[in-house]
Amino acid sequence: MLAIALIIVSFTFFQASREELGLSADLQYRTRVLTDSLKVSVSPSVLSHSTSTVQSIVDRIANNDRVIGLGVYNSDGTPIAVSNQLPDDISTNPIVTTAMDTDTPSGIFIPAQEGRVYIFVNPLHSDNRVIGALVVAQNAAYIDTTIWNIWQDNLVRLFLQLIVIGAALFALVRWVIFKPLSILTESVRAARRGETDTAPTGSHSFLMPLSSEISKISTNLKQARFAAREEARMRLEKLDSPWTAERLKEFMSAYFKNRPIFVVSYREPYVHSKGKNNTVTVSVPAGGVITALESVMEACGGTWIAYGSGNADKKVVDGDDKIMVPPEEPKYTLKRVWLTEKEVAGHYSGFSNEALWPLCHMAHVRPLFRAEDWREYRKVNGLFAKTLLNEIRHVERPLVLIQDYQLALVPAMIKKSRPDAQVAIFWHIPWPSAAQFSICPWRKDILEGLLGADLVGFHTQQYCNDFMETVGNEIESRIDFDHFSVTRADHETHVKPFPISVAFSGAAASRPEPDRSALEALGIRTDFIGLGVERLDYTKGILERFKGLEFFFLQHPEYRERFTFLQIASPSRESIAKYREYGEQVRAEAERINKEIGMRDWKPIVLENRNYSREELDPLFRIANLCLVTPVHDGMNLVAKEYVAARDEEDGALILSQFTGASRGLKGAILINPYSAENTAEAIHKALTMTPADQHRRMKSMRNSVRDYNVYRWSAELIKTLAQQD
Ligand code: ADQ
Repeated sequence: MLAIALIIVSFTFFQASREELGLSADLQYRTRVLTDSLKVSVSPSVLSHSTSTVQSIVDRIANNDRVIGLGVYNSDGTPIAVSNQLPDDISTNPIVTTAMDTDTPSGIFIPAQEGRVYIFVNPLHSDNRVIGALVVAQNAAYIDTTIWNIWQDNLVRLFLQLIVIGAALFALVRWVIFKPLSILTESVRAARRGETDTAPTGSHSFLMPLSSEISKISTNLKQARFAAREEARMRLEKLDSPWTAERLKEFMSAYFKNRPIFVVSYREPYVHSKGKNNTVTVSVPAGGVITALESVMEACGGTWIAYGSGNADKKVVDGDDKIMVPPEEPKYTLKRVWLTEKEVAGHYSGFSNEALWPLCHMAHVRPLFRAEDWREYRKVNGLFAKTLLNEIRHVERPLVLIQDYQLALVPAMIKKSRPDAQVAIFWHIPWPSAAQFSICPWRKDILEGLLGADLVGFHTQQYCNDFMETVGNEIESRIDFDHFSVTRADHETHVKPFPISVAFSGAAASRPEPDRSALEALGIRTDFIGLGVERLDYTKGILERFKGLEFFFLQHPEYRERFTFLQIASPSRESIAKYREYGEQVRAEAERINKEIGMRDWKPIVLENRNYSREELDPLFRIANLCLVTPVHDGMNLVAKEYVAARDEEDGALILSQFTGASRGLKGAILINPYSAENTAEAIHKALTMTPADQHRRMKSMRNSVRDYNVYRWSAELIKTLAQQD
């Protein structure tokens, strides 16, 4: 359209210029002819000083349409006869005197109020002598009008053409390109999700080759899916082959005829927040429960009930407070529960994280038991139970998976109203010793809440043992150590370990080299990189780890400027004073060590206080020569398994605290006591000097164990065990 406009404007310009030249030349010619003929009658009267004759000739001619004025001047420029309309100052115009002096007729266009005027001066003669001049002023405004009309006509035409072309282009793009493309995109999307049996349709002929290629890919995809399902079906009973999302899906439909799954957790898997310019952004919060269950829900579908904590969460849900997620490829329903600030403060920050969390972790932080928090805890548990009961009201024998210590009372609440529901609760953190748990003023209520479930799951056998012992001490019940079950008032609860894991099925991925730009952006240029990833939580042993690093650099100064430790620690539970203080201590400690050990532009510790996306974490896991996982106490710890899963090349070293659940299964890790800085330093040195063969042997064994018991198997076993309960 711009090109068309340019062409038309240039043509108009040339047409207007040509027209102007033609009209001007015509005017000049006519004026010249007029003055030549007048000269013959005017010259004798000028010579005989017959002013009245000259005046009558002037008046007669000046009455003409085109002629604005006429004047006759003698040789010194004095007017002899002048018509009214002739500009007064014309006699002094140099054109008159120049024409007489040079005895040459000449003309000029001058601007006037009503448009341009053409002034023409023709000298008068007698005996070849100049005796005066005849001046004619012609109206030239019509030339401008004509030019303006040309421009106007052409611009209107251009405008109309642009409208027609624009409309035609819009129609072309909308109906011939955009519509078939969007049909094609939709059918590709549907094929990718495995939702349709039809090939892409409705494509315009020029898209046909593309459409037929996509149709072939879609058929191949369907065949591959079918093959994967068949293979998964055949492998269902062979627990030694790896579990995959596909196998889990197949398992669910084979054993449970697609009975819907309901997950209930406090934290939600997707948080919607207000961004700039009224936009909404979505993020996945850091945390083990979410990481684990997201893979399961993506594979099985169902409903996940959780607290809507994002400030734009309400904006995006439907009338029933639901939204389909993941946002880029919806697979299951997220139902949000709304809580007040007071409820969050009492239930989450208070009882869950200031009482139960320190009670269950041996991190030497005293639990705070406040009656007010306990009241909120009960209330919020009731709210979650009510929401779930409403969701399952039309569902027969629903499978319910309740998550973690924030919802300990929900199992009993559900079973009371819906005894047919099959309810499991998974406790993602350690279970303390019976003696340790006995300090909780509401220990019986918590145990009764948990024992409402048909199945209580922990990460390790040790936590199951501790739980059984606690129940034996606190609650009147029949405990069966053969089957690991507790029976109270005819209701039996099974207690079993399910070591949670990550979504790694060991598929050989020939991936391109990891992108190192994130390290460069952080100014990390050393040969060796160590990595730590966690929430800023005192149980994760970040301060202990820093002590170990300091000790290492003091003992092995040769690693200064050759080894950097990158600690990614996302802010967590910041409404709690203990967590804020811990964050400050971690930052201050990193600064102190950097000041004391750092050299030139090298810092031994680079601390990143933010949440990283999965896409950002993956290359870091792949690049890091070692990963330091040093919690002082941790139920399982997924970071250790994520590091192992990311090491496609089967190299690198994992340094792992002996106080994590993960240390039971990851035999190839270098186990340490995080309270000993010497022990940590030794392990770092061992990791940095380990031979490639040793790294390979250890990593291979750890990858096998993570692959064999990945999160798909974790959920399959949890759900299968739950479904087997009466
Ligand atoms: P968490 O205490 O949250 O989990 P963990 O198991 O290590 O601890 O899981 C943390 C998850 O969050 C990992 O997937 C990790 O990658 C991610 N994460 C941590 N910090 C991050 C950051 N800065 N940026 C991005 N992602 C980050 C609880 C228990 C654990 C148990 C899990 C699962 O405390 O013992 O293993 O639940 O049951």
